[in-house]
Amino acid sequence: MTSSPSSDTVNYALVAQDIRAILPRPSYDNGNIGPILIRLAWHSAGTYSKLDGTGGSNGATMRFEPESSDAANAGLDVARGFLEPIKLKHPGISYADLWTLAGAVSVEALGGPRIPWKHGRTDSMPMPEHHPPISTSTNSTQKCPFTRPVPANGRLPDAALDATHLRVIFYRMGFSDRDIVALSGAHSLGMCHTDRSGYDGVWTHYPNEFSNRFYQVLLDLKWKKRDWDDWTGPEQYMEEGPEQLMMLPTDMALLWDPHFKKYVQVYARDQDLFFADFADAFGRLLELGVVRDGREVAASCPARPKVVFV
Ligand code: ZEM
Repeated sequence: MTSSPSSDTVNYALVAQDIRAILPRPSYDNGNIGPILIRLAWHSAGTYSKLDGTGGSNGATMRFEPESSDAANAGLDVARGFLEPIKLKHPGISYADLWTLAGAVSVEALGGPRIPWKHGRTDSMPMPEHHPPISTSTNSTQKCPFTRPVPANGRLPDAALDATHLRVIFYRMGFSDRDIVALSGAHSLGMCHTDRSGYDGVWTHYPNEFSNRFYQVLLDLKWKKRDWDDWTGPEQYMEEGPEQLMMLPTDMALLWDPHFKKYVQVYARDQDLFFADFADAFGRLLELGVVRDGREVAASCPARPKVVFV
């Protein structure tokens, strides 16, 4: 079987360039889609569990139920839609690679560190009706795109909760306290949307600039619970006074927990260290559960298009 070169070979540097080119979008939010692409990459990977190896960015399972309608993923259909023209132009790239690459490219394009990223993720397919039963044992090499078990929803963090919850969620992925605080610095970017998460507002005055400002405002400003006057919104925190930056309860937990706070203080002072730690932790996040089995899958399962690595 032959197929066109465009679907067989992927020039990842060109994909990265094409992603960079679509980031500015004046009509969207604060004029840049990078923040929501970073959230897509993070949510695609953050389902991973080191306990059974399930979840993670491999498979791009957010395209399907139940993940596509996980409340935590509300709004990420918009992010996936933004990337669709890139997928059409570079059909050989897997969605799993495209989403994670878009997150990595966006961090750097918005002024952050270079994120280590490797291609080779494969997309899993919804299970066909007559597919033979599959083994979900953790030590079996997964050779068929239908075989990746899809975990139930509820693996992503709940912003309404506390430091204990953050540890349960991020330790399950294999992260440390230091990693949790470093990764949370992504909240220097983007905003909350009432029609997505129910929360409202921005964390910093520069939501398109990757920086350590999240830690600085968390430490330096005075925070009070938002008094929702027009409607009953979720518990969130607002800057006291006329300026109106916001924090989620889980962001405040980084301030209230002494072990987390130690790192908040370090990163607020030292942007270079934050950049280095973020790049390391985000790079590891994007690798969680990734099995680079493209060739084996192509050999064993005719449904999967062949991917040639360049
Ligand atoms: Zn977020 N995040 N996040 N986050 N996040 C939101 C937005 C963004 C949590 C969370 O509940 C929320 C990480 C960690 C955690 C980004 C990146 C990363 C929103 C707002 C919520 C509610 C969604 C909306 O309404 O559109 C919680 C509880 C976290 C636990 C620590 C990590 C880790 C991230 C990347 C490394 C980004 C970039 C956004 C902004 C998205 C946008 O649309 O502007």
